[in-house]
Amino acid sequence: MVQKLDKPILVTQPFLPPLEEFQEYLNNIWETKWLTNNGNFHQTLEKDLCDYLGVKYISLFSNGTLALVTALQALHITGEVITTPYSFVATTHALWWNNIKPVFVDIEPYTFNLDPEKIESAITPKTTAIMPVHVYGNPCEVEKIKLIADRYGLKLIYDACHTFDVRLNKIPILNYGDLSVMSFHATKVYHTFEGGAIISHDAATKKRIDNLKNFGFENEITVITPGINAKMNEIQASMGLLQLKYIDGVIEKRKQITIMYRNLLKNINGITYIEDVPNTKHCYSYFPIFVDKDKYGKTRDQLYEELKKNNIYGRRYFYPLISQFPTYCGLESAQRGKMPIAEKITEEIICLPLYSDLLHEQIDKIVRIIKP
Ligand code: T4K
Repeated sequence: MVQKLDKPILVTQPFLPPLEEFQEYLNNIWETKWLTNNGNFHQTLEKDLCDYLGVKYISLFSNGTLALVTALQALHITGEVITTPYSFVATTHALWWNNIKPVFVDIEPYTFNLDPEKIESAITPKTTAIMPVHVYGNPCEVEKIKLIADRYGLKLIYDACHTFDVRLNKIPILNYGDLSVMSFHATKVYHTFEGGAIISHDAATKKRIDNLKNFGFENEITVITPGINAKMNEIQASMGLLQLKYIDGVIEKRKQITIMYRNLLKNINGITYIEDVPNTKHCYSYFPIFVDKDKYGKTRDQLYEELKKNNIYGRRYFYPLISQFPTYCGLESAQRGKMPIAEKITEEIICLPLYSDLLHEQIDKIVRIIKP
């Protein structure tokens, strides 16, 4: 145990099923020599994920970033898109790769998702879509955002890369918006090594997405659109099938760890965390804490460094804001002072280690360092 406690505690570690079970899938792949391009495991995973997640259509991708890029292509999005600065940089990069101008709007102070109250004033004649993110897997204000999108005739694409089977009032969060995009990266609750997906709601849209991710091929000799190669391969898909077998247990363990953190960290002056959103089934993808330097007596970075000195590697997801990176900081919407909540939160955030194999002793060690 001492040995394990001395090992670095990383922000996350992927859940891996028993190797023998994966070997069986590999044997099958070796036998059939079918490695990619809509193979059997790929087809089964699409079906099984639809059933598990309660969605109508899913298109698997090689990663979440290409899925975001393709989602924007699929809906022919151009001009300006309203989005959040408080996310992983891939959210905005996907717009940039499509020659779309990101328009950043501030986040709200409870879930740190795009603030619906601030969206309307950012809409211009060039706005074609809104791209919010369910940050840390906490649902956006989906009903309010839908009303705005409908009122202005805007498309709505959710970056749902932090969610896996999150439900609001029992409704899968993935069923909101025109499209939702998922990531199955190794650092996510559910992973396929690397991977991603687009959730769509009608067969024609799924077909367009599937064409786009396969060079635009409609059939052997017909290319109907300038597509890309963003296909998920059979090794990824087989890991996805295995992960599905274990995912309920994985999410339950993450939930228990989250509850433990909340209990141990409550009543520390200057340290706050997010509670569950009412009527929501969560996936517990991250455990963010926020350090108020005046109340806590130390800055976020001081605490972050202290954790590091003790071999604990939390991460500042998301610092800096996307709008502060060189590519984007020149945009008018990115100017300092325009997004006070995001600008404050990005200075306070540390995501603590959270993964299903994290030990109680390791959590105790982390908390002992945070407690003054
Ligand atoms: N939209 C949002 C909102 C996202 O959060 C992301 C990805 C995307 C879009 C794009 O989806 P993908 O194209 O990635 O599918 C990580 C992930 O690479 C990235 O997927 C994720 N968001 C982001 C929030 O976190 P880094 O640069 O922090 O990863 P890295 O390599 O530093 O890993 C973090 C920790 O995880 C390490 O300390 C150790 C552990 N780890 C990592 C890997 C890769 C492992 O234990 N095993 C591993 O295989 O970005």
